Amino acid sequence: MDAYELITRNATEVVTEEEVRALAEDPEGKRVYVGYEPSGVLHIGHMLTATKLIDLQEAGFEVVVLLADVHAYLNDKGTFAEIRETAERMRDQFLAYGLDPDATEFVYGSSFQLDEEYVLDTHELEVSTTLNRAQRAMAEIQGGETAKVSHVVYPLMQALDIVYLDLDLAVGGLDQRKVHMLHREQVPGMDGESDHDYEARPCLHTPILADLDTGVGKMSSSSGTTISMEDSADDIDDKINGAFCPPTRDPEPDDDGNERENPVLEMFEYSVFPRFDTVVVERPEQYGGDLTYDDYASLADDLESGELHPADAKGALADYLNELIAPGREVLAELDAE
Ligand code: IYR
Repeated sequence: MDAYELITRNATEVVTEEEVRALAEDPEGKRVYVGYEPSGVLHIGHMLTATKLIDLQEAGFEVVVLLADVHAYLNDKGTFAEIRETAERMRDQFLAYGLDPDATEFVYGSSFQLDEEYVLDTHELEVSTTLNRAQRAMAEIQGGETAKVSHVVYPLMQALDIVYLDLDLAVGGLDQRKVHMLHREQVPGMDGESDHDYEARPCLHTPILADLDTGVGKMSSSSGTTISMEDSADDIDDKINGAFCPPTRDPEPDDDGNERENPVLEMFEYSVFPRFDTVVVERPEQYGGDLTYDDYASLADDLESGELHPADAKGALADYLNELIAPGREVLAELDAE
């Protein structure tokens, strides 16, 4: 696979292809980041972007993981002390998931976002951005009577982080695209007096998994079923067993006309195949014996043709997810024992 393919595989959106192609010509030492509001426990959504970071490390990139403590605070996720404590735990789980410790820098937002220069630049963006635009940039848009001032400052700061961390590329789930567009449109031309050049950076967006139980809408850590580093092997088995998995890549809409996806196939594609060269689906001899796949497309084809039964696909998915999660689960158990 060439560098551009590796960098962009499974990406839903690349902004712009031309800029990312230029990075792919010499990725060695280039800097990419993802920011996360610390939440204590990694869930499958964090792992999906981390898988992309692992691809980028393989291509030669240096990874910056922003532990966005100030952003979590702005988003009302707890006291600052509580947020800092959960951020520590996130770091260890990311490393356990497979990020290369020699090519990963963990940065707390508060280590630069409270500096005078950053604060002044934030104010400059507040002056140049309309309230409406900032509101629309949030992943979960808050409006009306209950919207807080912090919710409009949040995306402005995120747009600024990309220049302050001296990055060549910003990565995020597709839900971050509006903030990234705000970065690309509002940040260039700012007359900040720092050493950084205020140039727009390219962005790469990863898919958002569909709801595990229904395939309708997005999987969320706050509602519905999600997979996390806290899950035991049995929890993972149970959750995947209960997942929506018709024998097709393109499920029919539900009775209310809502679009549906196949979350089991999505997890094979975005979480499992990028990390394993071959995937073996174990089956008793009487049902045809083991099936071995070198790529996602052949597994999905077999599910569609009926060669691979959804129950067998689910069993294999649970095993591979468990393998990816086990090291982080151990880290959490050690932290809890301290
Ligand atoms: N908005 C992200 C958290 C976040 C991401 C980046 I990239 C930042 O520079 C700051 C915050 C979330 O929804 O988790």
